[in-house]
This record gives sequence, structure tokens and C-alpha cells, in this order.
Amino acid sequence: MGVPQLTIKQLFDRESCTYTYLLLDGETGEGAIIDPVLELYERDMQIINELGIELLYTIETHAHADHITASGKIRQSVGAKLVFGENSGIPAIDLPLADGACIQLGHYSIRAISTPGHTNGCTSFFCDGNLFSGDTLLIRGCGRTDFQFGDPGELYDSITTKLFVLSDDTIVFPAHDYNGRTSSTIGEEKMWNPRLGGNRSRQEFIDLMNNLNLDMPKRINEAVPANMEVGIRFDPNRYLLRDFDMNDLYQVWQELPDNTLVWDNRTPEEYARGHVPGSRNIPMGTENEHVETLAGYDQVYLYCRSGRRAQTSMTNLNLQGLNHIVCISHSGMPDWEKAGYPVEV
Ligand SMILES: N[C@@H](CCC(=O)N[C@@H](CS)C(=O)NCC(=O)O)C(=O)O
Ligand SMILES: [Fe+2]
Repeated sequence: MGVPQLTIKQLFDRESCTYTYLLLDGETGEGAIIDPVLELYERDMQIINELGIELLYTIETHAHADHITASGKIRQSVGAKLVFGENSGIPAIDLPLADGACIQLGHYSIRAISTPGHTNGCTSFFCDGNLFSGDTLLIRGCGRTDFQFGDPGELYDSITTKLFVLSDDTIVFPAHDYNGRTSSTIGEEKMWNPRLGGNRSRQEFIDLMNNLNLDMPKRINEAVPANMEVGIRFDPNRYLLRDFDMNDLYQVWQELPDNTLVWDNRTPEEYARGHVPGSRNIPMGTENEHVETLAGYDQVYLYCRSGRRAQTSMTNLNLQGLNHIVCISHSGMPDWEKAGYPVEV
């Protein structure tokens, strides 16, 4: 009898191009799942049951922006322990892992490697020569850094000092691939990754990442708050008041209660051209610098031009535990102007 083998099953979600991984120690029958997708819960549970896997862990590499996790549901149904990096900011965690911390899966050890950058709570997991890199390192790419407290400098440091130091033959299994590729190696990525390979400097990487101009993931406003609660107990109305529009804001604004803020998160240029009188300008993308100030208000009303940016800032702040923001999600300043309400310049 040879040495027991770690079995890895790579599963795919066509909708979000997400890879879910099932890890199995064939000798003990113990297993772990990484980044399961809520819509594919039945598929994954069927495999787990057919193979007779005792699922010890459901592991998340980060709070995803593009799909809702099945981890909460899996935890409820089979009692698997929920595992995240300790900086994920997600409350329903059984095992928050610090950088370098390990959990045992049969004969194998799974090691958490803190790799912030794509989000501030991203963690990669290393097991038996395999790296589950989440969205930190993708095949010939890397995660974007323009939401959920992403930071290109941090991402560069995570990849170069935490992942590229692993041995060249480490197999890289990412959380996504949009081009049908399934795995890579650290050696390959050091050589061929167009964002990081060769002699690209940290500053060049930052400039590149700050100018990607990608569309927002289609489901970000739904997925991020849901994933903060690991896909269970999710009530979209708690976060998104679909019916609250600029006319409702006008009603509130006329007799604004004490300690209430009207927040305009458009650019300073747009704000200067005309805004709701008394509103404060905190542009989208800088809200993380104002968490304490915003938390100090009893109630915050947030608007932008169309509602899209308001939703994005709100989900960013939901991640920080702020739940007192009323988001005007499907209208904005042009609607206020059209209605003939007062405008301050
Ligand atoms: N079009 C996709 C968005 C995909 C996306 O933005 N993916 C994130 C990971 S959550 C990313 O980092 N992508 C890197 C890239 O596209 O280069 C969707 O709507 O869901
Ligand atoms: Fe992601």
C-alpha cells in the first residue's frame, strides 16, 4: 500500500466562472470544500454523499462579490466548520485562521496564508503542494482591487512575498478562470503572469491595476451583504430599500431629524455643480476613510446620480458592520432637479 493521496475535485460554476474545490483524504474519508456556490449546493452535496465524505470544513477564500456562498447552508446541514481568514470581517466564523495557522484534514494539513489585496480579508490556503489562491493569484492574472477595500500595493506584496516564495512546482488552483484554464504552477506564473511576471515594479503594477476600468460584477450589491452572513439569513430589504427614492428623501430632508446625514457619494466635480442642500460629499471609493464619522450618525441617507454608486458604497460599509444607511438605489440627483427641489451649489 502506497502513501495515501489527497484527492482534489475541481468543480465549476458556469454563471460566475467560480471554481469550487473538494479536498478528500481517501484513507480517512475526511473532506473539505473551498468556495462553494449557493446555486450548486445540491450538486456538491450529492458528490459529498456519494463519496461518503465526512465534511469537516467549508472554507472561504474571501467574501465574494460575484456569487453567494453555500458555506452557511453547508454548515447548517452537515455541521462542517466554517473557515475564513481572520481578517475577513465575517461574523459567523467557526475557525478564523491567522496567517500561518493550520487545520488538520486527515493526514494533511491546510495552512492559511493571509494574502490581502483583492479584498482586505483575502486568504489563500496551502495543502500538500497545492495552493488554493482565491482571487489573489489567477492564471495569468490576478484579482481586481477596486472594491471591498482592495489595494493594489497590498496585492503586489501578497503575491510576491507570500505566494511567489512557494516552490515553483506548487500547483495553483484559483477561485476563477474566465478563459477555461483549470490550474497553473507558481513557476509558470512567476514566468508568464502578464501583470506580475518579468521585472514589473510595484509601482507599475499599482498603475496598471488602477487603470483596469472593469465593469462591476453583476451581482456585487446582492452578493457582498449576503456573503457577510455566509449566504444564510439574507434579507435584501435590510440593506436595499428599493422603494426609497429622491421624493422620499425630499420628505425626510424637509424636517431632517438631529444627527442625520444626507450623503452624496458622487465626484467632487459633480457635487460642485449642484447637490441636495446640506448634504456632505464623500466620493465613492473613499468611504472606508470615513467609517467612524458615518457610524456616528443615527441615520444616513445616501444618493448619487443613478443609484449604482450609492449601492456600491453601501455594500462596502455593510462589510464594516454599518447597517444604518438608507440607500437611494434607483434614482439620484437628476431626479431631484427634475422635481424642482432646491439645489445648493
Ligand atoms: N463579469 C463578472 C465580473 C468578474 C470580476 O470582476 N471578477 C473579479 C473576481 S470577484 C476579478 O477580480 N476579476 C479579475 C479580472 O477580471 O481580471 C461578473 O459580473 O460577475
Ligand atoms: Fe473575488
